[in-house]
Amino acid sequence: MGVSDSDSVLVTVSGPAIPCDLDSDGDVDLDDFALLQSCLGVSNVSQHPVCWVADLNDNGSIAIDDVALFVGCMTGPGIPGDADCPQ
Ligand SMILES: [Ca+2]
Ligand SMILES: [Ca+2]
Repeated sequence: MGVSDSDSVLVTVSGPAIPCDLDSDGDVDLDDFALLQSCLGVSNVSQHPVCWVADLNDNGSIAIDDVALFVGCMTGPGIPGDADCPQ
């Protein structure tokens, strides 16, 4: 008589709490922009392990439209981003 144990782990993956805070450190600064810039031109971001967070308008690719949204949400190093910033 054996006892079978089954462990399960629930992993929740969510986007950044602050819109445009791509590195999830609370601010929206040039570190975040660097990630966005490095992803410019990437399409099919849902398959991309890093760049999916940079698709700010959620259209599946990283382009100038995402940069425009980012600029509108930018604060600065150590300055908390605006959680209500439009995306
Ligand atoms: Ca940040
Ligand atoms: Ca986009």
